[in-house]
Order: sequence, then structure tokens, then C-alpha cells
Amino acid sequence: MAYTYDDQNVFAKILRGEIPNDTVLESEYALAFRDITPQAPTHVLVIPKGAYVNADHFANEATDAEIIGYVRAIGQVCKLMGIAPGDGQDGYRTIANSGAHGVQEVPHYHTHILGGRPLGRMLG
Ligand code: DGP
Repeated sequence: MAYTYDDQNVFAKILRGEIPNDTVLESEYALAFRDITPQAPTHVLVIPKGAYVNADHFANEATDAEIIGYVRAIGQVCKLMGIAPGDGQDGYRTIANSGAHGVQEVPHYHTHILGGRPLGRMLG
């Protein structure tokens, strides 16, 4: 599979510290920050630190350590934000738009975490 990563994308610039962000968590493998156009009271984006274009790229080429570190970071963000159902809290939704049909705007893999209100049913 061939993936072309554009290192001028906005999340690459955030990772390099060229654009400011409202960080909620940083780990060896991931950075989590608030979305600039929040769609819910809690709207955090979690990105891997590696240069992966989308979920497909990440799933196929990231190391096991990167994948585990990334998924753990998502869990930690949800705890930090007070939305983790495992802690008896109200829950959340994760979304990873990938590619054209997924309507992915920023070509650096990211997961949206949305919570803080009932989100309604959404499956396309
Ligand atoms: P999408 O690629 O469609 O899954 O969504 C990209 C999201 O990134 C969108 O919700 C807005 C957010 N976003 C775009 N530019 C910036 C930025 O400079 N800073 C932050 N914090 N979020 C951004």
C-alpha cells in the first residue's frame, strides 16, 4: 500500500509546535488537544505522533507500541475529561474520518472524542 503524508498539514504543524493548541494530554505516542470548532461540550482530537495519513495507514503500518500507546491515550483522555462510562460517567463517541467518503479534512490520522451531551444516533 502507498500512503503519501503531507508534512505541511495543520496537525503536523501542531506536532512541531508551529501552531498553538489547547493540549489536554501528551504521551510518548499521542497528542490530544481541543478541536478548534467544537461540536459538543467535550470535543478533543487525539493524534498519533507518527506521520500517518489516516486510520487505514495507521492500522497497516504503525508499530504495535504505537497502536497500543494511541488507544491508551484515548482512554486516558476520556477519563481526564470525566466522560468515561467505565468510571460511571455519561460516555462519549469516537469518530475517525478517513479518506474522501469519510470526509476527512486534515490528512494526519486523528480520532474525535465527543461528549458532554447526548449525541443522538449517527451511523452515516
Ligand atoms: P476531519 O479531518 O474532518 O475529521 O476534522 C478535522 C478537525 O480538525 C475539525 O473538526 C476541525 C479541526 N481543526 C482544523 N484545524 C485545526 C487547528 O488548527 N486547531 C485545532 N485545534 N483543530 C483544528
